[in-house]
Amino acid sequence: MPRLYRPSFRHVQGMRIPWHRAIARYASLPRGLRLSSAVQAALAAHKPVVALESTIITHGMPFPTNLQTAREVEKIVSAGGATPATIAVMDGHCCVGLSPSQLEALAREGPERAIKCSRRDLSWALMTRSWGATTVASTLHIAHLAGIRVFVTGGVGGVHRGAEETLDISADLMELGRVPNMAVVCAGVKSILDIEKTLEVLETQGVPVVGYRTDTFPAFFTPDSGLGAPSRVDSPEEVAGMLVASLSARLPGSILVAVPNPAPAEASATQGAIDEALHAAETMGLRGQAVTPFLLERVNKATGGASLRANIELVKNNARVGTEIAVAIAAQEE
Ligand code: PSU
Ligand code: MN
Repeated sequence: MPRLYRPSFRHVQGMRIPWHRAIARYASLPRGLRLSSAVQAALAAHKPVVALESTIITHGMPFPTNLQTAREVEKIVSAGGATPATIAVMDGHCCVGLSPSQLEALAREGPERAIKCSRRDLSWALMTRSWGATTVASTLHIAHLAGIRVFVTGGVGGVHRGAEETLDISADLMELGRVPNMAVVCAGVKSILDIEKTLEVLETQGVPVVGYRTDTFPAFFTPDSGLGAPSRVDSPEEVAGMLVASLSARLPGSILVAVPNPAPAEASATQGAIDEALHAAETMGLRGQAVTPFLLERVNKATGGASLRANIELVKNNARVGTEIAVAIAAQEE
């Protein structure tokens, strides 16, 4: 793919943006927010913090793999010099940073106890003092309220196949267009979704989508969806520079950083499992928020754990990249 224009962000990287003031303007910490002491201390000292979602723990992976992965991801973030902030609703509070026992309880009890919480579900979960596993959409909302600027996940939600009939488009895409100045690190979009339509909606929502050291948009299990990444960056500093540029232009949305999976799953086996899962969902007439968890579980089972292993590896890799981005952003503040 020829690239005629390769922008330089050096001119904006040199700018000194008063991040903390910008954040204070958006977020006078609401009462429903509970920051762990580690997260609070890091944010107060303008040290790097990386937000992590919790639906991937409760509804995206089986126990105990989910707990092991969540712990390992937090360790990677800490080892890279940032503070991990796993976000979930616990007993009616938006928790930013979970204790080890909270993380274990959430992973162990999973969907039995925690409801899948997209932004639409948050107020109900808070009112009923429930446990809520936050999706990309609601994690983005809460992370931004806390003043965090980097969020690491595996795959974002997107436009479901057949959306022209069902209108099933994940709220993640709208939230990316709405929540300002976050970098969301993912491995692209799973082919359980319509990837082309997902990129179209992201464009409509004004979300910059950047391939991280790649010209192609990754498809989660595989590094190439067959579609081009709308833009490309090659370093954490460039992502930090984009956030500065976005803030200086008063752009309202976040940036989606798509990192190719370093340990791709066997493409044909995965695709077969995805097709089978989609067919099953169709036959069962599944609709709404149950669709994504159903497809994820089905694909995991059908590939005998191969897709799950690829999933774990890519989340860990995203955590490494996201931590580097958070460190680069913090360095700009100094
Ligand atoms: N895709 C994955 N793993 C996940 C999810 C999506 O590969 O765990 C979860 C994320 O929390 C994402 C949510 O935000 O599913 C999207 O759900 P829905 O399509 O219902 O918006
Ligand atoms: Mn949906």
